[in-house]
Amino acid sequence: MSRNAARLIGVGMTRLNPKPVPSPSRLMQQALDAALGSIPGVGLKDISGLIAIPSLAKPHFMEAHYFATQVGLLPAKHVQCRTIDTGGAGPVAALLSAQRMVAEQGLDLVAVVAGDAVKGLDSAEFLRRADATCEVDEGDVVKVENSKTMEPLPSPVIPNGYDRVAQYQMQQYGLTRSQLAAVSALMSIMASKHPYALTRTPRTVKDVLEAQLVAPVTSVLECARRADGGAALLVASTRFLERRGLDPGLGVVVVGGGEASGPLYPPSVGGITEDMFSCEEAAEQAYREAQVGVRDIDFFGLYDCFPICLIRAVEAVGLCGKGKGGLYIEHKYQEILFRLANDPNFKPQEVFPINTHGGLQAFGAPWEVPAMYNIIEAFHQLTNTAGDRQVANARRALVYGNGGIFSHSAVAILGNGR
Ligand code: MLC
Repeated sequence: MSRNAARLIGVGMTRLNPKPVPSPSRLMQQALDAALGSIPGVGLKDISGLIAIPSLAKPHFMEAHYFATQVGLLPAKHVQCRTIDTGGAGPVAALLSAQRMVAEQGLDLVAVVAGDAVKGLDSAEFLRRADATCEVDEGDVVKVENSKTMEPLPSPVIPNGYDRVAQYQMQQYGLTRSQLAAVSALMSIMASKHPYALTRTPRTVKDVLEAQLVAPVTSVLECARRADGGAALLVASTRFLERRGLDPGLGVVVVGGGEASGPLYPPSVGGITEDMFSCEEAAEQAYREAQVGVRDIDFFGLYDCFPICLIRAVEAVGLCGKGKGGLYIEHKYQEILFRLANDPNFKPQEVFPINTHGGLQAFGAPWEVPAMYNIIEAFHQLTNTAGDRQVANARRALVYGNGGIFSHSAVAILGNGR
């Protein structure tokens, strides 16, 4: 390991849906305090880089600079700030950016913060803002050869956008409605093991299928669960750890990563082609850079804002073949139900080391924060601090964040080596 390798040395998060509802910036601050508080002798004044993910509830121009100014990090000559806007992929993109700031630019300690309070918005206001993310200004439409125009998505626009992709996958690969619902049921089993998760009681495929529909093949229980919360990461150089007399093997190493993009919104179901998806490319880059393959990964933190996202993710990272994601999830769900029926103490992570916190559909989803939870859960798995959710001998983890409607993919591979 080179002397200036980047290590994720600390993580912090607030509880979900605290009352009274704090502002997104306060949630970011509380999470950053928690992360800094986890490492003796390290404080705000040690931070030389700050990356922020913008919020929906209270967006600011140059979010990172705004935050750094509020917490007193700026003015300072040595502090570099940047805001990363790649939607829900933001936290993983930010982790990769922090790694480069440390390994290539020589920064000592970079903090990543994200926080949002979308549950604190009333339903109409949330939907107005969420729907606007895909608004097309007619004056901006430039026809280029082979361009696909967007068939307008009804409200709620984001669930309907993912629903289109789910329908494509049903037509193209034989994905079934029950397999989609099994994702939500499976995530609820995983979430029920995490003390911070919003979903406390597992739900069944029947519960999911009988819940209110929000789009043709999507019920409310298959949506990213709107929530308020903040999370923070600290990425440090080994040089910094040595200078501070801290264990140079503290935390976990960022061993590789990849990113790729797709269009901001999908065309009509009939117009969708494999070209619009980017997780495959991001995962391939990450495996190449880390010089590992899917069999070397012990824990996966995969984005699952809607079932189709997780189904495509298990395919994209190589856990199953193309078009087999639905079957893969269905089998895992059936196996876990069977094992739990025979042994209530059975640990689902033994057969499904994925999203042990419950993911967006069941843990909770404060807009662009949730990939932070994938990273934080990976950190706990690799540092052997995941308690009841611990995956045995977890040495390497893959985390994936997805932004927009399959519009950006960021994948990072973490390891617990020195
Ligand atoms: C909602 N509920 C759930 C749930 N989702 N319960 C269990 N599991 C889930 N997954 C519950 C709520 O807690 C609430 O109950 C009730 O269902 C209604 O939800 P609501 O959100 O308060 O209602 P409403 O305002 O009517 O909106 C419903 C909705 C909205 C489905 C239109 O929740 C929605 O748009 N959700 C998707 C959010 C989204 O698109 N996130 C971004 C994903 S894309 P109670 O008891 O609390 O009242 C992404 C990429 C990116 O992640 O870049 O961002």
